[in-house]
Amino acid sequence: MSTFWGPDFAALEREDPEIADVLVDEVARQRDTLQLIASESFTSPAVLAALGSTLANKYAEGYPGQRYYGGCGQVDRAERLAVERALDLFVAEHANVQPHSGTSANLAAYAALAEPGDVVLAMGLPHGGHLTHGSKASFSGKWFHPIAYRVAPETEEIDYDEVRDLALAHRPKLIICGATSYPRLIDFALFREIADQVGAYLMVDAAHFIGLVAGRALPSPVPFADVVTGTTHKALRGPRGGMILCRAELAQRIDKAVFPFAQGGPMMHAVAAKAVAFREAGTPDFRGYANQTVRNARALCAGLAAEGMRPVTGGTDNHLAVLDLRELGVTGRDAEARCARAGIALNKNPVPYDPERPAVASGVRVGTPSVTSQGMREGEMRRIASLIGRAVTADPDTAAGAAALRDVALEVGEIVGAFPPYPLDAELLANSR
Ligand code: DSN
Repeated sequence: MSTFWGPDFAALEREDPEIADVLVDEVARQRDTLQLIASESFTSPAVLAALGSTLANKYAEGYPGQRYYGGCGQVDRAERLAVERALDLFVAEHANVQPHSGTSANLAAYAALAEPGDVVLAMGLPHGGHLTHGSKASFSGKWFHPIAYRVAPETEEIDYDEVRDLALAHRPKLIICGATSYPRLIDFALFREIADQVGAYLMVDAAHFIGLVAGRALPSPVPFADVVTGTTHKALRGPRGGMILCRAELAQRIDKAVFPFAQGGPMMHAVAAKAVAFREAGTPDFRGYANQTVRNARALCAGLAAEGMRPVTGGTDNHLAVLDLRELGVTGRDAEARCARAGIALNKNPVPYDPERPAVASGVRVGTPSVTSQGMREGEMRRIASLIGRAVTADPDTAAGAAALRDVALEVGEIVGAFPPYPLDAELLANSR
């Protein structure tokens, strides 16, 4: 009889108590504090089981049925399931589920669609784009010729007129849309029209919102893009990793760009976990979560506005909001640190045309996938907004501020205590110490 041999926490404690301690402490951190990082959510126990499996041992360079190693029968089944499920979920023509991360997926997409030196038009990092959209600190800005479009100063929404003007002036090989801190819907049809006008490929980096597309809470970019890249670990709630969807005629180019161009052996435990996540994302429960995530983001954003934080673009259509703190006289860096002391994890974030350097920033970014996975709804969002308001304005260098942060931390404990992300057996947890 075959049995599953999976994570054995007692063995880890015996062999390596220091790392066992890290794992226990991280469970506690995730359970006992509020997770508002927009790019995080909670994976299911089934995803974690696949990640902690012996598939991690297997080398499988190549693709199902065409590997460079023997013994790939089982991992082939896992990858075929992951691909079939991704195709069904996103109604796509081709899927590659091997990228190790969103950055790896983007590297492969560039390699498939452009040559070094080609012009690439993408959203600038200070306006909500990603490092791989042309930053000089990444391959994308060093090996390609990036042209950045921005948001309009008045609306803080993508300036589509500027996108078209830049496309006509620079004739890019590749146009990219998709962002890491943009709270509005993106007009994929308009981007398609601009790309067609100048004969460019259109790539949508859907890393942040692909989970919401899977849950039918946001429109899909798949019908409009030549290539869609994404991550499986954000709102999608799968393992850390990347993925690529594309039109059938680009399939071979994408596959060759992932392996052997950009990567070696795929992480088959992660590929299996992606298959699990795609299956979960097709359920009515997941759709409920995805739609509630958006409703929660709106409620949280409105609550924060009532606390004196100005929402960039005036609100949100997706899972995140960016808040400008200048009217409160607090920097993003200080707000992040104060919230951390109060048990609230969020991140500082530049606002459009920010006079501060990125390490300081004038704003913060919040997201609702994690708290929604925990079962929280609009009422909790309003309470959390008020706690953030108290934390951000509490100066920890004064006795009153330090006391206020302690009070907020106690209330955070009450909220998260009622919505445990991983309802582990308390005794089991205590015994594992
Ligand atoms: N690091 C991710 C984020 O937080 O948005 C993007 O890659």
